[in-house]
Amino acid sequence: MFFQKEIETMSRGEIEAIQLERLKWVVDYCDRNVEFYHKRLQKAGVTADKIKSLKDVRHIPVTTKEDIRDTYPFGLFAQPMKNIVRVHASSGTTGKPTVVGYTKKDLDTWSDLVARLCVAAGASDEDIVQISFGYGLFTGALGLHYGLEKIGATVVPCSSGNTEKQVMLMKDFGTTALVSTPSYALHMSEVAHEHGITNDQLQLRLGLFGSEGCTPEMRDQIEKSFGVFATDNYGMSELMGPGVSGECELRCGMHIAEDHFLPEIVNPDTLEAMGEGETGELIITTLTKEGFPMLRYRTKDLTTITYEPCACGRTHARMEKIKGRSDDMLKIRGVNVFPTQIESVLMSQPHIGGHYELVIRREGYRDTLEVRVELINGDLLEHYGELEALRNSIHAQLKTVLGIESKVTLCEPKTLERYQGKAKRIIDLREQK
Ligand code: DLL
Repeated sequence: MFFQKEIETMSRGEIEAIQLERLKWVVDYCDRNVEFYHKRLQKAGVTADKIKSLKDVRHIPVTTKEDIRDTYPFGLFAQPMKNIVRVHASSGTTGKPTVVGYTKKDLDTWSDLVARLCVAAGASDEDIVQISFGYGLFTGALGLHYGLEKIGATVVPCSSGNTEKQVMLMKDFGTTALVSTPSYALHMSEVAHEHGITNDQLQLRLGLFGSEGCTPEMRDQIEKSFGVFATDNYGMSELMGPGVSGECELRCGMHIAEDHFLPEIVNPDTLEAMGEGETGELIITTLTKEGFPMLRYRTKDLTTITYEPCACGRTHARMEKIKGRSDDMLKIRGVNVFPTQIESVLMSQPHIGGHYELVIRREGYRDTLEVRVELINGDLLEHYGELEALRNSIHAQLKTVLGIESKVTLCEPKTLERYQGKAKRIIDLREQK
């Protein structure tokens, strides 16, 4: 099934023609409406009339998360606030969040693109859909909400948390589809089973998951555990939110909405273009956004793109599941965590040395974070009261800064590994289960 069949099945030539026209438009639009882009484009000598083919996108300077932070809060908005009807912000906070804005037209496009991926995954107006992403500045919940309403599904806006009530409603309402992070879906299934609710008592058949990685093995677990068919959906707030790409029922890559986004894969170190099928960093230029257009945004997400049409009939390029990030931002229980946030807390403590490790595990179906840090002086290990006070203080500050629980381990001096080059702070054990 298709939501916008004509668009979703265009020939490659048609897609590229639309992309080229829109690329010229967005370069000119940014040049005229955003001081930041005007300066960058001028410096690079790029004007819309110099864009002759899609490859010319490479002459446009890249935009980074730091650029958005530097222009906080609204510096990259291309419309006056009276035309901005919604703002969202990223969950990652090294201080200020990245703030994005939408015009009415942007919101319409957004719902269309989310509707596309929901229909591609097999959702319809027959579905009762529970949205268990957190409602708020995060784009996940409201993004899926309006897309699902657009296809006529019955939306149950549960938000995240209060899991026992969620599973009760799921059973009582006869919910047929669930929208959440994959890890939360697993947690919900555990809670349901703990409360004696079996899959036979539920009508659940479809899981529209996203916002964090989900390996096929993890997907199998969720499917078995909750009796659903699960699809993976990718997006980010800077580009729109969910709706950038999503899997169809064949699940052989996430279809990128290429009429609205121009994707590139580059070497994250050199920014050189990489070939089809090669893994590199995803860079995206938004082709139609009015409120918050993005020229060559560095997503830092690593993936591979194929332009082969899919057996489902869709012709838009497909990206593989995200392999990781080219920087070291961690997503723990759906929350973006930057190692530098942790470092700032640790390094402002007394008795704490400069060596630390972050160990992330999957325990049951939940991600846990252990922060291991060396003491400067091993004698402290013999003063239990002082040691506990220090541990508790670090734990509390990390909770405030990160918004999640962590385990703090104070280690003897010189027990953590040393490195000759870059230190490897992150030990992510989640893949190993
Ligand atoms: O997570 C948008 C979204 C919401 C997508 C709901 C899908 C469903 P942010 O909070 O800005 O936006 O986080 C964006 O999350 O750069 C990826 O690193 C990661 N991410 C998002 N979707 C996936 C996915 C939303 N399907 C960041 N697989 C991105 C792996 C994902 N990582």
